[in-house]
Amino acid sequence: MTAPSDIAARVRELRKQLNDHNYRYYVLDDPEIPDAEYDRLFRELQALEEKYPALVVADSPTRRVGAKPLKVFGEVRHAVPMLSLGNAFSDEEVRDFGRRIAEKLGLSEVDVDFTAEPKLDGLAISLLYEAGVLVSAATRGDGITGEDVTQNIRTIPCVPLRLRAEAQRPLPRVLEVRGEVYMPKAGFEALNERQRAAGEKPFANPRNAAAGSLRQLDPKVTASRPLAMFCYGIGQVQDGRLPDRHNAILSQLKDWGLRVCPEIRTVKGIDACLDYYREIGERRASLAYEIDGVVYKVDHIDQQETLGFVSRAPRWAVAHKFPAQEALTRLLAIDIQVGRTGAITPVARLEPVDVGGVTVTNATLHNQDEIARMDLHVGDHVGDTVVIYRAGDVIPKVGGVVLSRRPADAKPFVMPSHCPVCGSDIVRLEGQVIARCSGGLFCPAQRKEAIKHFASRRAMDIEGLGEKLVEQLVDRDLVHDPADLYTLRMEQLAALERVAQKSAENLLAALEKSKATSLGRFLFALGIREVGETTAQSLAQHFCDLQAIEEADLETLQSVPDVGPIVANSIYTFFRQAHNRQVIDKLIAAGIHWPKIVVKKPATLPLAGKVIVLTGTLQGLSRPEAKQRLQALGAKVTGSVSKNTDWVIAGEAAGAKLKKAREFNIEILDEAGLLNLLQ
Ligand code: JCF
Repeated sequence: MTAPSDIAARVRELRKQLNDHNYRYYVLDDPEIPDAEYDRLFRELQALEEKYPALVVADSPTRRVGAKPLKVFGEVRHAVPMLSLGNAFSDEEVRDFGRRIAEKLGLSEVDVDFTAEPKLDGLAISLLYEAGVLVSAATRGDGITGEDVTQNIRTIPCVPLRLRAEAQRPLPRVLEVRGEVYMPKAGFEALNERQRAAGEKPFANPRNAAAGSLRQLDPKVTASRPLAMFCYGIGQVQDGRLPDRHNAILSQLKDWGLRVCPEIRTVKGIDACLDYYREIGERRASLAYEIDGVVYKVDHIDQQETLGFVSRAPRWAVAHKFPAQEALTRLLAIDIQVGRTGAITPVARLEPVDVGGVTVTNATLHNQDEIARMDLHVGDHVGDTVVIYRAGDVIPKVGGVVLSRRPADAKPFVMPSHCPVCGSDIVRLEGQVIARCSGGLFCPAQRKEAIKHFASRRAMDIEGLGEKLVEQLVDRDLVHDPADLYTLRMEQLAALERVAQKSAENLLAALEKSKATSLGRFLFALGIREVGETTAQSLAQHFCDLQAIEEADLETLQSVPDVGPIVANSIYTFFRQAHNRQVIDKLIAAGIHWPKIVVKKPATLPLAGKVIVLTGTLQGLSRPEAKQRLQALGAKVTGSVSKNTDWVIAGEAAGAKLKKAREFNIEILDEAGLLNLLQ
């Protein structure tokens, strides 16, 4: 059948788009559209080519596996092509896969064994071992030729540079192992925090982060990135034999020291595969790594050989994908939120969109740099089309802009120069990423947040004082600071909107009850910047008394576990503000009280009264750990050397403090000396 000209044009258009997206994905590590959108375009092209075979060309994106390797890395030709997997998006497609296989093997469907495994969202890598030694590592590239990333792969701690020879089965002379290099979720979040703090571009998702980290020209950069690898198969094998079941091959790889995903199971029949899919789907959020589906493989290698390959992928395996965790939607506006400490957070208001089963209407944009980096544009009605994604179960994020869909009237977003709530200047200190409203407690938004924090469960735990109520109390000027809460009267509460007599009574009772608290909770409730729950508890434990904290100097504050110069400075500054002291006095006058903290007498501890300074790098334990243990023995650990210092403990590469200790003639201990003290 000859194709109508509009179909031919559509096919050309799809190819051009797919090629562009391929290039962005594989070469630039900077995809513009979600995978699901790419899959949709790909399937449309596939369907058209199937219907009109005359339109097929040799270089159509459907005719190959991936994209050209990056030219800066050397090339590696794969001895056995590295193919990708066919996809299934529904139970029905998985059942079709199962039926085809059973038919071709002449078996009943329940008699086919499958290995089921999570499908990691990273990048496929081939490792080549000769005589047990890692000699080369390559990306998949276009499946035939990949990039040589040996030096970078060598920096990944879990990739063995030499296999463990095991007597049971000798190592083949040449063994090619394949697997997925990925970035664990926790490492990804930490890396993005670092990127943002350094004013650099965060990665859109763990897969891009893994790819970007592997494609570094400088292996030192790769080494600094939290990468890991799970092996899931083999390529070429020379002069050696492997077991005849996929599952047994993976066990063998594990014995040789290669990391294999512990979630892999062998199951009988397609129904059991689908059970596995649901089980893993439920646990997806709690896995330490990102997965985008599961993979089923026929377990018997001889059956795999019978089944063979179709153009792009093995017939004996399929990837059963989870519903997309990414989607496209349109940006309606960017609003500004003002936090408790005045931090300004821009928030994207979005046209509602389903992302992996959850409707998303808002997403944080973190800060100004983030908006500038993505170059977000807003319009009079709608702005940019954006990619929204959810990684695991975490909050939705904006991953980027689809430039080709930008409305003509859209303009770059400009951060306001004044707080939208109180009109004070918004200031951004040099070197800081976060802009802040300078209004302090004059700003109603900050006041509301401060009061919400004060009342929150882990602080004063005032039940029934919710968001809406705080809004009304502040807006009607009934409550200016947390202490005003305790002056509220029945008539005032009853006059508020949506407050019944009963809930007003309950609130007053909750306020009364909250007066009996602990020093740690009270300190936390004050909302001192940098003082979280743990620090508040440490301060309480250490000083036992509010007045001592109010009067402590910077050095004394720093002798508290976990309190460094920044936190100490924040505490010190807080208590030097007259209005903060006034609020505290009002709170105490209102009847807030806590039990006296009784501690074991420091004099009975072996290092009581001793002043110690730690400097340089310790080998056996971290500095905070050493500090904590010394303090547990009664010692005071400070940050600077003075005449009062009893010992300076100098680790490796100690500098100025060690010099000063020598000048003051203070006893210097090495790490062994420290361990001695601790005993
Ligand atoms: O985890 C994966 N992304 C993954 C990809 C797992 C597998 O077992 C694969 C794969 C790509 C190809 N197996 C093949 C054959």
